[in-house]
Amino acid sequence: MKLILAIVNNDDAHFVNTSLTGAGFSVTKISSTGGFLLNGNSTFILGVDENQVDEALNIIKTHSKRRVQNVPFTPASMSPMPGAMSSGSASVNVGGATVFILDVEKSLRF
Ligand code: 2BA
Repeated sequence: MKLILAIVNNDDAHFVNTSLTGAGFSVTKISSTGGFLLNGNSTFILGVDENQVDEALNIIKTHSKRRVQNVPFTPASMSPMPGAMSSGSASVNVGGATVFILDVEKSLRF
């Protein structure tokens, strides 16, 4: 058995969720926050048989879009000289999905 952890943009999470459950996967969806942009995203947890990994990954990949996000600079966080006034924005590529696949030693349900 494998454990899939998939971090998905919130804009894609509904389609990932309905497609996974529609295909028969048991899914847990956790509301999470990206450490860099501090935006909300969704983390999906799926326990699957090894022969179902590719199907689950295809579904996640199909519905997870890569997008460019503009991130505003703040003078305090970005200026090389404390107190100097400068501002602007940078483009950051976010997503599709960030996926981790782990071996499961044991799976129990009581
Ligand atoms: P965030 O941490 O908010 O990161 C959003 C995007 O910002 C990232 O997109 C990446 O393009 C950029 N980024 C992240 N950390 C950076 C840094 N230290 N310097 C410069 N740019 C940086 P993605 O790579 O597609 O990641 C999307 C979200 O997936 C992340 O949101 C985070 O929640 C999660 N994630 C990505 N890689 C991860 C990892 N190795 N471990 C755990 N979570 C991860």
